[in-house]
Amino acid sequence: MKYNILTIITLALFSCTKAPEPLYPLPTAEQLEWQKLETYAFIHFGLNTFNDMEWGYGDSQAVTFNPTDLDCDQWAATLKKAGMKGVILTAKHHDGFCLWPTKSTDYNISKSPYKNGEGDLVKELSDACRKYGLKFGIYCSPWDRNNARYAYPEYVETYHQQIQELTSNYGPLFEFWFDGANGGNGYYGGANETRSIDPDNYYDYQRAKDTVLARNPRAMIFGGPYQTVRWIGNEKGWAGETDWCNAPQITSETNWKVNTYGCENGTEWLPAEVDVSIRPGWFYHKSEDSKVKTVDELCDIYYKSVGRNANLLLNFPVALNGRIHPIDSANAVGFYQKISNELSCNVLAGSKVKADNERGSRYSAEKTIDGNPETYWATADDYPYGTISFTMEKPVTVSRVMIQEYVKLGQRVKEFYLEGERDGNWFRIRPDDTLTTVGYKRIVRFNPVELDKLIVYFEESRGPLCISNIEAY
Ligand code: FUL
Repeated sequence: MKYNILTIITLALFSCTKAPEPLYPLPTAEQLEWQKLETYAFIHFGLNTFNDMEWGYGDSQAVTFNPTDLDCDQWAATLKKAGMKGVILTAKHHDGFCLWPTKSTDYNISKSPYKNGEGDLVKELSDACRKYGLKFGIYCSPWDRNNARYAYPEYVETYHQQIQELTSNYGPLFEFWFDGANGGNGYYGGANETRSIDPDNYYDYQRAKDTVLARNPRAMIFGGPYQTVRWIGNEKGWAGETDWCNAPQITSETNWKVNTYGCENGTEWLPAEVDVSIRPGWFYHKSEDSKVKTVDELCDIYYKSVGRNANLLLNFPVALNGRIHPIDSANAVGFYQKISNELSCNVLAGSKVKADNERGSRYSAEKTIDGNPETYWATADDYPYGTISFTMEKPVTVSRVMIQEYVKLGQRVKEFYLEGERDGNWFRIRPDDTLTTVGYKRIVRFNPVELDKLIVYFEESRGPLCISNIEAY
């Protein structure tokens, strides 16, 4: 009898400290690793650079590709200083010109004066990335305005050969980009006509994905119907204020709103990527030297992407000489310094934390400030909301709050708001954004306020809260 009561008590204790049930969809370990990168660079460079174009028609001469001072170490060193964690290179853009000596087409770097035809930019950049501790990824445009057999079955084999070469010889890759621009007019080996294809089916994306993953099992797939990360739906540098990682399977028919906001009831985990160029164009144009995004504009983009649960893919159009332009470099480095400064002093570390509900000591409110991303504050099963407060020893001025959910168990928060208190006087904090989802990371910006207590009200959640980290600066 005694034993039975003990068993019952133990079972009761165990059940109330049991972790919350996962709420699907869930991220894979690889997706989580990718989300932690947060900021990485794009490089657009190729024949377009030398012909002052954005979308080459496919007939620019290979001999015009002639950077005289190209230095991939300069790119990598600059990007590292700008806080980038990796680089994705346009190994082939829509014009079809390949930046590596591919066997699939003559329209490639070996036919250019660069290094007397001995250059391989994919190799040079992947080597530089390794040297500077940056991850490396590849963009290889499915649309090819040069290839005579584009829109016919033969080109699909050529494209797969290119994917095979790129994924075999330059890895490990952290991301592979299948761009969404597909078909239209082009040179097409001299045909000079318009060709259209069915983007979801023509390229055999399942095989393409299998090829990428065979040698690069941790790589994310961007674009196509089997993507593992999703496009945000604009190229302006912002994610939705509501941003679910949950989404349906995305195809070329998907409405832009699904890309921008994700959806609460989506069955796939598809975290968003915000791609934007530091200049108006993706490729370098001298006329845009005065239009490089400023430090403040870049910071704004950061808060509207990384601060809204998305990764930021910031493009650098390498200049004609083969280097990142000094203005781009200065602004990007300045941006990283400013953001690092703004988020450097977490005033919640060492504060007194209290929540209105805790699932048990393993899931106590303190877990939000213990600096361990693997621990989290969780509420009881019948408590899909909750309030948490942080009391400081003395008043502090803050203008940013960062919140992270323990997304291994699924994205949950649907609505929250912030309050401050100063000497017992309570006030509502009025941020720039409406506060709905949180996800892997949410950073809330507001005008500086002085407070000795910060309160976060999670009003609605898909299930018990699982909050791993809260910081304020
Ligand atoms: C788009 C392309 O058409 C642009 O040229 C650029 O490469 C951008 C990243 O993706 O779809």
